[in-house]
Amino acid sequence: MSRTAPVAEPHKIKTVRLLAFPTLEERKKHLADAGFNVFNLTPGQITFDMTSGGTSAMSQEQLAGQLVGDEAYAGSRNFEHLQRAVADVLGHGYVCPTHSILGAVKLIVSTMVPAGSVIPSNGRNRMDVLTPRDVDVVDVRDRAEPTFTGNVDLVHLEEVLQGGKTPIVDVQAFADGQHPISLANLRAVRELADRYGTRLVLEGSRIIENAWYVERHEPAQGDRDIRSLVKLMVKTSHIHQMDGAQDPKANAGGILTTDNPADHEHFINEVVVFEGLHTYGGMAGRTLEVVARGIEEMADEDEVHWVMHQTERFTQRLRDGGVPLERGCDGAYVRADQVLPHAGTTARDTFSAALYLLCGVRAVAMHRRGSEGLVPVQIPRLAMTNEQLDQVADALISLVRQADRISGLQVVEEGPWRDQMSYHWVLPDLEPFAFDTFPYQIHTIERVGGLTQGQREKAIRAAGYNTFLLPSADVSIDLLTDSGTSAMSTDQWAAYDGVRATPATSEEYHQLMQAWRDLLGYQFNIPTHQGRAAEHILSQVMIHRGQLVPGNMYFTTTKLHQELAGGVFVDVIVDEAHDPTSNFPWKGNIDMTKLGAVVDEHGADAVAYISFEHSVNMAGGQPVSMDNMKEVYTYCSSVGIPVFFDATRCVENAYMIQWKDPRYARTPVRDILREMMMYGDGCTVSGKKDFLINIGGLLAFRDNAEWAEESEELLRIYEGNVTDGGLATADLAAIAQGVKEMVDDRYIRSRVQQTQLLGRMLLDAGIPIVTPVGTHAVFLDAKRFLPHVDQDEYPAQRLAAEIFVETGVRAMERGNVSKGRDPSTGENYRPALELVRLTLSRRVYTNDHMRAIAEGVIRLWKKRESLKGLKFVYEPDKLRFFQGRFELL
Ligand code: P71
Repeated sequence: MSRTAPVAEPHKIKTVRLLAFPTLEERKKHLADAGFNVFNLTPGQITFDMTSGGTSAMSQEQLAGQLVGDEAYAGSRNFEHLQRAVADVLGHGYVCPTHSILGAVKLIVSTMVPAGSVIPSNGRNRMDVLTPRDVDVVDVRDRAEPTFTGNVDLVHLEEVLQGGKTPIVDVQAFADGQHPISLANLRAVRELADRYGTRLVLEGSRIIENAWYVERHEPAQGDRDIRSLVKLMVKTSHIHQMDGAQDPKANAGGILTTDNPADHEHFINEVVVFEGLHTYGGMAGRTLEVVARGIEEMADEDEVHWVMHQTERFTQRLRDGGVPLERGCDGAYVRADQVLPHAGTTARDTFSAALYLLCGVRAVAMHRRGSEGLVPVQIPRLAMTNEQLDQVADALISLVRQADRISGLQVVEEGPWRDQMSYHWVLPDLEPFAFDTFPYQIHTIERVGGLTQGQREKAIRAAGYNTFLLPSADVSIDLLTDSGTSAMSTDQWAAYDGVRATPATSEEYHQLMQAWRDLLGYQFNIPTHQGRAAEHILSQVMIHRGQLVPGNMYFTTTKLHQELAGGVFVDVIVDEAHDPTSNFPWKGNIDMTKLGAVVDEHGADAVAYISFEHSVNMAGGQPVSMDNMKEVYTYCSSVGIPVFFDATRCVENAYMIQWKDPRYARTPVRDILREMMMYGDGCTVSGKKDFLINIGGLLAFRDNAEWAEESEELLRIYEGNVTDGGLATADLAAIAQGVKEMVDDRYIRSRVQQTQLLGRMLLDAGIPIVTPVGTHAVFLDAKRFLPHVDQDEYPAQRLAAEIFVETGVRAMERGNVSKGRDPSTGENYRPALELVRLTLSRRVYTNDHMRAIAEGVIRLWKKRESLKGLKFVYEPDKLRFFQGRFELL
């Protein structure tokens, strides 16, 4: 099936693994310690480890499978699952599991290949494991074939077969990672094998990649999908072997499959000698389960096309940059001998060492030392973004351009296998390459909705044109909110899983207290289950009935709790905040004149406290300047009014100060945050945003023990224990780790700059958005997008609905519908801001998703005149935006 290149991943990020960024000095030291053989480096010393074996990102279903391994010695449910998956996807009736691909090779050799045999093969790397067993491997690859370079030369094969002593023909799908075989050639090999009474053994660890190549390049096969091609290829073989750590995306495991009961019987009698019982074969139950799920998922058409698109794109960029290479199914195989001809026999390892020195990337040739000068730069499946791959490519290009500065490694110790090598080196003086990208790799993914436009039209009608009422399974890119939607890191999960749960006091509570004290500098820290719980308690403790609460624009839950405590919210944000076209950089600031006027008119005693929000949500994620915080605090302390931050998006605000205030350009975000918090008496936090967790909140006081004590009293009544705030112990652990990760400068920069990127793409296309672009979301200005729709026909609501239909992106209305009706007149408030919020979750989407979003909104912009408004068909009294339903006008 021919298709155009995908625009973005057909999935989102579920969990991330944090990357290490060793400095140049550290890299020098690590290299020397490793004997200049990068095989000896460990992932903690490496930024990107460019290898595809066992390094793929799994699906969340595979990850879940890890926990349902029944770990029985015999006849486990996981094995039964594997049998079903093999039958469904590969089409073979028998499966024998092995601990790895080497286990599978071992069983074939020991049951079928007597010493002295001759094995024709299209894969050179098969010699590593076959030749030492007193077997003669004959390379029968067809060197004349231009497209399917892994095809077998049939004339040569027949010559070898005529010599006898050939118990099997060994064929690798995508031989050596670089050479695909056509289905027609595979079928011809099978025919010859049958004619000569031998068996065709297919090594299908990269069968998906090979099937993609067949789909794309083999004339007669273009109408088939990956799934049917995989089955056809497997069914063409007598025996199929597969590495669980390649296409099935597990971290170990192997399988041997066949339709021949006699061969299977040989395998299962032999598997007990070398591997384990025939129903586990040296794999843990969980690995069986992950492999089974991986086989079921691996032929997913969209995923395969994404993976292959990444490979094509990566190798093209390298070629364009002048890097000599051979294109592989999983990356680029760099011709190190051509880059470093002066390095002679150590060219490959010299190239690897120099690449690591340059930028912290590992690309390593493994196994036996051979004559071919290729260094594989493989892409771990689904684990990297295109942006990261672009930067790795740029680092390689930069290395090639500096090749003349690099002298060859000098051998100190050697052996026939690459891991045995150790060297001396005079470190070359290279211009180092620095990464500027998301400081994490993708650990697991979650597939997203893939409805057609027609299906989405039906779905939004069924949801009453209200994006809150859409099932998330129908959504492709979910930009409803950044609240509780972050991808946790593997470190957070490790902390989460590692706790000893208790309803009393836990170690994690103490760790969290320490983390919060270090971060915010506040003495009293009270965990809550989320933000509104903290707002409730703060309002009850601090507000006397009738008191005023001045703040920099309201947030719904915050204002509600102030009102429930008898307070009256007064908006004292700068005027620029209400003007979507003003480019003032600190639109979150409090207007000192407005604040002064409130105090002068009512007196300081009439003011409960200042409600001071960082990175103001309703204004568009607009930051507060450090000077404004100082000024507000100086003034308020002088008149005795406490200042409380809504620090929900405090780290984003801190980054904006680093980015926009030249005095802080070199100050770490962590230190900026600490200073910000000094200009307040306490804070509430919805941890579901900047704290990188899915649930949790905080109420903190700088030093006032009395307020803290009163708050704890209410906490016990409404939320939970003082030592958990109603949160699970495990969630406390996840928060303690999350708040360490959130102040990483690389992370927060990549986070906010992603929002800026989306905003810039829309601005460049002339689309009306709130400027300057804020930190957590891009806000479309529906009044200017649909000027022909009256505000009482809900332009923002219609725009949000139409964005879903056009693109599968879910956004949120923030305008007339959200604001509601004035109870005294029954009329809509018709607020100044009629916006659609495109909110970015943290660590979940890539910059390619941003491009897909922008392209979709731009398409819609071009046909905006055809869009009309909406009318309510069901309108609840309170917070009508959640449940309201509409019809098209
Ligand atoms: C957002 C949310 C979540 C939300 C809340 C209400 C209606 C729709 C969506 C929540 C915030 C927030 C600020 C600045 C307090 C809360 C409440 N934001 N302060 O933006 O943005 O926190 O949800 O943890 O209770 O989608 P909570």
